[in-house]
Amino acid sequence: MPAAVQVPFDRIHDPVVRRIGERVAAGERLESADGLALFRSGDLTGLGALADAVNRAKNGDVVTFASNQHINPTNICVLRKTCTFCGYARLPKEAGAYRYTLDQVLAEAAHAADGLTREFHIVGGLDMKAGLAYYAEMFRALKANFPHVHIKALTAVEIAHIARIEKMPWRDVLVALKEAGLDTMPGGGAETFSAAVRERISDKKLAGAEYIGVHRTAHELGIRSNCTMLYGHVETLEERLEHLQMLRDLQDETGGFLAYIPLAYHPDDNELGRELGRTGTATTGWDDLKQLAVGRLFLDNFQHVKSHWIMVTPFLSQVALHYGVNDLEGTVVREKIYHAVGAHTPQAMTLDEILRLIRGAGKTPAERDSFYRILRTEFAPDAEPAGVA
Ligand code: V47
Ligand code: SF4
Repeated sequence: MPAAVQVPFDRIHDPVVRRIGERVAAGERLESADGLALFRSGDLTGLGALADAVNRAKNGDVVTFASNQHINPTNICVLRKTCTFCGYARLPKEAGAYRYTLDQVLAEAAHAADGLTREFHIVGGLDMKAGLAYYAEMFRALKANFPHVHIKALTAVEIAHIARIEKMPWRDVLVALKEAGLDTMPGGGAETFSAAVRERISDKKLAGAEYIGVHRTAHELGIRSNCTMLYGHVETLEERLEHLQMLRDLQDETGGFLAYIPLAYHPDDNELGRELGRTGTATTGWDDLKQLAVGRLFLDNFQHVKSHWIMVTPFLSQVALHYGVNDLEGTVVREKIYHAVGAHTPQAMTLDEILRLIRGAGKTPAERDSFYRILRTEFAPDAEPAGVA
């Protein structure tokens, strides 16, 4: 039973946000109209105070992070021409296209031999030559070589792609991959669920309802997952709420989501950014904080809201710890997807840097495992960097 929410009414100036705060204090659920009103309010700090109060009732002042390592085994993708926001994918014969062999995956994974990396986060393109056998063999080999490392792999879009090329139902693909070592699934590929938005930015991608369907199937099989929303491109605020509503509904049904992670659209080095004339103008700090705080308040059935510092900078992520966020994307050895679209943030953070950010915000850092179980809260003063290249 979570603690009662202590709403700091003295820090909320907008009467609209106050009224919503009264509803939150009474344990009532927010409607889409409330979410819209919060997005439209100018009282950003009041919204943050409310989201922080809700987060504190659920997670106290603890902020978690995990020592993970990203591996992107292939950038070859059949949707290369239609996901216009993506700067990472390549066609098979295009310059820069790659698909790792098993040995290359194991070589990249070798950083985990330090014993500090606890999770592999594995995602890539929709590659016709990366089917069930490719991933099943990879997961088996990773588990054989690094039995202590959790495998969080393959977005719903990748699962549906494998199912299509293997002519198998989603469920059978998930069963086979779980048997090979898949532990949980990441939340990528959600973009914004609205059909109108998908038509404009990722025309051929798995529909929103299908993304939800793959996650539902995974949850039924005991594979927990994260979920995301790509925001700050062409979507309306109403479409953001529609997206959050679909995530909340599935969470009511299965309880299988571990965390919600909003992803700030990055406009450099991709077709959509050029089309919108947005090159060099990523989302604003104002919008990033609102997106996190409204997510925390609307998704009342989620325990964890994660800030992805690679996209919004470590500094904004630190501030976000007072806007409802209780988890930071961890130390990331090598990250290609965002750096292919011009992210200027560092590619990895050391343990000391993460501790400094969390403590600097007056919160208590805790290292967690992939299921959000706390592993340690005590750190040596000069703790070794965890999993940094
Ligand atoms: O699905 C692609 C997004 C996602 C751009 O589950 C872009 O723990 C911004 O899902 N600007 C992949 N975003 C990353 C992802 C993720 C990241 C961290 C943690 C977890 C987790 C999941 O990146 C893609 C897409 O939505 N993306 N291009 C871009 N230009
Ligand atoms: Fe392929 Fe994913 Fe990029 Fe779309 S976002 S082109 S599915 S790698």
